[in-house]
Amino acid sequence: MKAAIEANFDGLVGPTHHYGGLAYGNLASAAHAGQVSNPRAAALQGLAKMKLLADRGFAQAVLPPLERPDLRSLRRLGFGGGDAQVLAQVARQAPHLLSRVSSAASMWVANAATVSASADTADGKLHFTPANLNTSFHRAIEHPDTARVLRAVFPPGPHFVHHTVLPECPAFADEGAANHGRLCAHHGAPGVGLFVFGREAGAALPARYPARQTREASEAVARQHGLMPERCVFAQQHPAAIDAGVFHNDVIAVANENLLLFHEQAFADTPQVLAALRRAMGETRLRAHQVPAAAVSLNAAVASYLFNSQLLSRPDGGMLLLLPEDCRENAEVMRYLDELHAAGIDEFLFAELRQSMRNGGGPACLRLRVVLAADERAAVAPGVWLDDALYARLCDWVQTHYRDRLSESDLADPALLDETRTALAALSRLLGLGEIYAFQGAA
Ligand code: SUG
Repeated sequence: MKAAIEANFDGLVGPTHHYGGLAYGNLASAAHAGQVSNPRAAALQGLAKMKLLADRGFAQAVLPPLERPDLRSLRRLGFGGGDAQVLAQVARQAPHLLSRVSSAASMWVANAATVSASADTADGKLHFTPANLNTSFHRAIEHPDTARVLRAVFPPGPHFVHHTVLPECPAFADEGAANHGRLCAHHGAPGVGLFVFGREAGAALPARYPARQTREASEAVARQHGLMPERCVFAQQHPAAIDAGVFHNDVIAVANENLLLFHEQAFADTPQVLAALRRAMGETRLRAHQVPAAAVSLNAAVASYLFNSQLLSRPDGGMLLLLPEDCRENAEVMRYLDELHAAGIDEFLFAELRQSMRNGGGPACLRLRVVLAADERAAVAPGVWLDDALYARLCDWVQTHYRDRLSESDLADPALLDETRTALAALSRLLGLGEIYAFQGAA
């Protein structure tokens, strides 16, 4: 069995970060629709979170944002002419589309892909399936560019296998790692995949909001990654949780090594999920910590994003929970931290991520977890690892290229497109990723 670490790859917030109110069923996105955003502060907040963990000895890397506005999608939708003309036309004829193709939602890389560790796959390689994000237009257009970024960062070859997205239709709607947890004795040991879905043919559906992930999609990902069926558990999200604003499972549950922290109303059938996990984990003991609704209500969980925290194994063996600063405002949640301490979480850190949180993206949404053995780690594009020097360069880069306020009406400004392209070209050089953007001519 190989030794392995878990690295966190965080999405950098793109220069067009704004509040479009685009994500139906995501309460924060709806609540902040139309507000003026601050892309510069958003990107710096994300970087500060990365630095906090890097300074604590965690392996931390960055994933670049996608190019937005996405002119390719606008051209597919019938807008023509030069870039400035396309933008002017869409702003006039269909402004709602302009916000969608300008969304910086690729920052929430927990939705970029599902990743399986090499200890779990039949061929002993790491597998990636980009998520088709089929439920909403502004996210369904991410995957072609996401796939290109992932291939640049994890070059296909002896260590990394990249699959194409699942068929892009509602039956295979897939939201990636946000609905996937891995339970194991330690990161290098074989793990059990917990795949959480919101909908399957014949099962009860939420009444109000969309169930974004299907069982069929989760099963297909597990199959194409070559996971052992007896080490996969497929669990239905509680429809009432989805209706309360839990649009991804990572808003209501988080796993690390053998600890599963989840809300009483996370799953449709909790006893069945826990029994299936215990069976699949065999000799490895599951530590299941259920947070009772009487202690933290579903609404408090959604408002505070307690479960959207990063649960991490410290290099010294203890466990750490990195929570959003917003949790501090919630007395129920803060009181409950004592219980979590008793459950084996040694340390609590808080990150100020309000710019992302206002669109429903907490600490866990902003990162893609990748378990890497030493040889796999060495095969990752070297320029993406965050150290003090890269952190300083990225902060300078943000200060140079990002606006400090953006409203929906700014999205039609052709200068924003130029600024974004200049910023992204500089970023791809800074990270040593080559020509990853379509406008650079390589795609
Ligand atoms: O898909 N928000 C994202 C938030 C994703 C959070 N990710 C995880 N839970 N892993 C979404 O709902 C809002 C964009 C806007 O309204 O401008 C948005 O897409």
